[in-house]
Amino acid sequence: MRPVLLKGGRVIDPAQGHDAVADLLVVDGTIHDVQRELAAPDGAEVIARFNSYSDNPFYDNKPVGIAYDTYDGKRVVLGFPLFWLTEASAQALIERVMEYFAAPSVYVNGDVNDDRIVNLLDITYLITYLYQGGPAPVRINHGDPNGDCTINILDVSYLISYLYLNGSAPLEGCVE
Ligand SMILES: [Ca+2]
Ligand SMILES: [Ca+2]
Repeated sequence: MRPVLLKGGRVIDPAQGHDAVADLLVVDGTIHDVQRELAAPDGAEVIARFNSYSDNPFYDNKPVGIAYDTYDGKRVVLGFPLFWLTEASAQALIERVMEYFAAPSVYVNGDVNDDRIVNLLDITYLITYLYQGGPAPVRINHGDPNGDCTINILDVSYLISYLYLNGSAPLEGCVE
């Protein structure tokens, strides 16, 4: 599971008497660190939360949107029409959006059988697909770990090399 860095959220911890804007790093599902500013570890998902800073006190420090770095490196920025929302409903909306984006963020390149890990089963799945009429890769681009936009024996050897010979990590693929 990739580390998740939540940037600029309001972190409230009554036990520690903490109530301030801070970054929060989650590793393996538990809170690893809370600091005013934290750098993102390699491979981390970064979820940035915007607060508004306008001359209108109504907008001050209220969440107006989120920026989200997806698994495939795209940044999604969403803004909300704040004056239509209470802070509570804006927070609820942000939670829903983060839930939505968390789902595709766990895709793993080279995960041919779509079980979220890359191992021997992906190699056998690919061989079965190519030579024994087996089902296509669940996400077709995951059958193209060498990223040359076709699925063939070179992808099988690429995965073998990655798993057993210290070869390069699977790429995103570009079959479609
Ligand atoms: Ca797999
Ligand atoms: Ca390929």
